[in-house]
Amino acid sequence: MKKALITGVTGQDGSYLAEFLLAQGYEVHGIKRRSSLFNTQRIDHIYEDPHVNDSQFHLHYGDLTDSSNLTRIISEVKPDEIYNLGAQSHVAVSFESPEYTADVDALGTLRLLEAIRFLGLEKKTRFYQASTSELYGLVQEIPQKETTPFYPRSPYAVAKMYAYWIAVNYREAYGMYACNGILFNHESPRRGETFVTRKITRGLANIAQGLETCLYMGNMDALRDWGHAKDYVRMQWMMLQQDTPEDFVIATGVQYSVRQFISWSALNLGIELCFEGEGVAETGVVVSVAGDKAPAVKVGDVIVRVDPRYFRPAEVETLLGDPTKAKEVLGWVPEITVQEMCAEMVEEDLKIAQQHALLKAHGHKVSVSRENG
Ligand code: NDP
Ligand code: GDR
Repeated sequence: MKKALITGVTGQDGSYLAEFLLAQGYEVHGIKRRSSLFNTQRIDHIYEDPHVNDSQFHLHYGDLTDSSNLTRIISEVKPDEIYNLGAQSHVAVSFESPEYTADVDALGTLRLLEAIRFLGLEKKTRFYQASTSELYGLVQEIPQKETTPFYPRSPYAVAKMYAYWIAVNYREAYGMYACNGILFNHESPRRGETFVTRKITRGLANIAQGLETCLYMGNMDALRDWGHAKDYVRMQWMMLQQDTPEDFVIATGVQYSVRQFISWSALNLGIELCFEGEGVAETGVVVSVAGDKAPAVKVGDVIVRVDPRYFRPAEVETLLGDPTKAKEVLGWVPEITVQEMCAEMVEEDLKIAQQHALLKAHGHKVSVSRENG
């Protein structure tokens, strides 16, 4: 039985990857951070009480800033594969916490690679690095592929650029099987609430149910190449099953604007929106409402506004990936379209909003408004 170790197992990708590897018959180990509240909501359904069942899924406390902890876990588990998905992954937050972001995202990667080397596991343990389309930043070529030059535009992207090159360097210097998946944005109902797609689907579902009145957005002109996280974690595993380690772009090859994603999300709730005005004065106004998913919304309501607080000091305006290499070498094609994914996310967020609305109707205090990122 193969053993895999996942950093960031409590995150969106970590949870889908853990499910996927368990289904492939792996023994899966995940590193989770200690937190004052439970942070295992995304993996609770695959966790089995070791007192009751002989589980193949094991959790270890750890942190990418803690070398001795990482070395100890790797020496105990001796994994065949390590998936380094752990990161301070929010681009806007990286401008607020640049040093921490570099520590976790850049040096965290080095710590894992050094632990593999220190423990003499270079020939046993294969290493996947969660690289990102943010490396392309101010894009130098359209669409972006494996050979497109990088131009990072945030402390997050700069930290990930170090991680990218240190993985390449350990591959070349020590013959390690290390590879980078340069993944474009991928989303799901498990996406963190402060990334743009989930902020939109959650916010509009709350508005539809009368829990909030307006969605405040940043740059709605931004263009992204969005795929589904389930399709993308399959690819992470495939990259580690090749004869030789290589880096791959994973993307759909289609891009849409943030505004378009808002329109689709609203339509999935039966709401037709019209965008009026320009720049920070732009608003999204309700033109029609159909069906019974949005009882709290009526024609003429302004449910989308711009808040400059959500603009970034340096923006990545456009990203569009070329996944030809992944298709040709690995036979990978994404199975879920962005429109299907949007519908799924809205459906899941609507269920949560409906539960909250019911609680509110019965006099319970429901807190839905948090700092939105
Ligand atoms: P999430 O933000 O959902 O998950 C990040 C994970 O990292 C969480 O489990 C988090 O733990 C953990 N983490 C954060 N800081 C530390 C730390 N100091 N030590 C250990 N673990 C830590 O990200 P995604 O699942 O969306 O992304 C996975 C990886 O892929 C990330 O590295 C991200 O940068 C990268 N990526 C993501 C893309 C996307 O579109 N989703 C695209 C390209 C790359 P906790 O739950 O406790 O916060
Ligand atoms: P991104 O994702 O920065 O691409 O990083 P995010 O969803 O946060 O932003 C995408 C685009 O939408 C614009 N935007 C807003 N973003 C947020 N979060 N909130 C808003 O209100 C808002 N309004 C407009 C952003 O400016 C941006 O242009 C994600 C993360 O998962 C990274 O870890 C990963 O590496 C990249 O995707 C690929």
